[in-house]
Amino acid sequence: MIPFDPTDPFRLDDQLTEDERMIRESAHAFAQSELQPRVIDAFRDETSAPELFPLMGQAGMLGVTTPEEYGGVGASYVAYGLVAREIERVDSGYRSMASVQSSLVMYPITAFGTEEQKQKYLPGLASGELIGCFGLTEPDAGSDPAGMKTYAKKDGDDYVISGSKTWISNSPFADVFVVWAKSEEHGGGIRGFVLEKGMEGLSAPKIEGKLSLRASTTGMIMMDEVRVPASAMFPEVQGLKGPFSCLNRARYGISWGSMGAAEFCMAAARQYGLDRQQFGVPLASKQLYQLKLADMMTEIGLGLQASLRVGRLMDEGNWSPEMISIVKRNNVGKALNIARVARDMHGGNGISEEYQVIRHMVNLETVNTYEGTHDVHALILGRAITGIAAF
Ligand code: TGC
Ligand code: FAD
Repeated sequence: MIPFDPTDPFRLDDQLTEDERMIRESAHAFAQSELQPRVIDAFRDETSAPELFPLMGQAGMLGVTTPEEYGGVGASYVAYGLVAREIERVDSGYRSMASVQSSLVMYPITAFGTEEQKQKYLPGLASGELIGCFGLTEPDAGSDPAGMKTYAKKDGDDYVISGSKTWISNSPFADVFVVWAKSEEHGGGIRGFVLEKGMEGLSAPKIEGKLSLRASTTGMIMMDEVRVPASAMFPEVQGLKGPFSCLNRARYGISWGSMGAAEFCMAAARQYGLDRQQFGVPLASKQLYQLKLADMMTEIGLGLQASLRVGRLMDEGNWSPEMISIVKRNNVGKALNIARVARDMHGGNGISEEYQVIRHMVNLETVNTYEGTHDVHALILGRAITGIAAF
């Protein structure tokens, strides 16, 4: 037998390679030294923070799985998950900024882009000198992206793109816009295009008034006859499997990230219960308090193990999207519940920014919705179980 560690109940650390442990440690150090000191003010003031991208780039937090020849880290999907966990331990919005850049912008350029597109964009995205965003969702097409209205018309050697995307992370300060549109030339099939800031007809207004994910900037992408050369299109991929392939990676990262947020909430509730005396004893001495902590530790331990398993399968190439739906849906749902319970365990102090649990709680409401809502992932799994699509 060995001593039990409640912060690592199934000895996840022992299951990592030396490289993965080093990446986890450096992500932890970066997140705690650079992100944690800013986050309370950033969330309260809804600050835009494009300057964080070069810091993340220097620290190796962007393009974790992107090959080194394009400026990435060239590490495993497990390492990518560990980075997401450390960043989201601080804030889901910061993890959003990084995971959009890595999974939704760098991944499609790496997987579907021409050599010219890779050379042009990947090194700058990896270093954080360029900021990327991903436009799939539209005002009338959220869970059902097949209903998108954005279209691309062939005109000579160019495409002319019109439409609008909404709820787009990073768009107000993005340099590089990965946008999905129906192409007239391809019979209405969905194609991916890389647009650049400053193109005529392209704008990205900020969405104001978010009460969740306030440390991450969200906006729209408005395209009014934006003319791009044919070389701006991803040549190899057509149909929804293009954007969905990116979502697989981001959803997987979220499964780890949400557990980081849950770990923060659990640690905060534990400490609060040890420090806070009521009825002449610490709250942590009460059975109800301990029951809640035991439930949290159990869900976090199980959730992390499941994400590690999916990550290993991704690294081996033996994975399927349904596995990712299980861990995205389960881990975010469990993290949201843990954050709500941790908020309650802090009593009145739980609603204060100082204790941070309510920030995680409201952030996780967004995480439960984006990248496929909790219920949409249930329907993906329901289809796999029954063979019947119930969307
Ligand atoms: P369906 O008929 O199931 O599939 C259409 C085509 O796509 C292929 N496919 C996939 N390919 C790769 N990976 C996956 N996970 C795939 N799922 C489906 C499929 O094989 C098919 O290919 P082909 O060649 O036969 O055409 O599509 P559907 O229209 O019925 O969609 C069903 C549904 C509900 C599952 C899907 O639309 C869905 O997942 N909806 C949720 C939308 C969503 O997740 N949006 C996310 C927007 S981005 C975002 O939120 C970023 S947040 C910022 C951050 O991450 O921090
Ligand atoms: P809807 O699809 O309208 O869903 C509303 C409700 O109906 C949900 O509860 C849903 O589960 C339910 N529902 C939908 N369909 C069904 C069904 N068939 N059966 C039963 N129930 C159903 N998108 C991007 O493209 N890029 C981004 O960078 C990005 N960043 C985001 C950042 C933030 C802060 C937020 C909030 C969203 C972001 N999104 C982004 C959009 C996000 O992916 C969508 O909000 C999400 O996919 C849900 O779409 P919707 O909001 O249109 O909700």
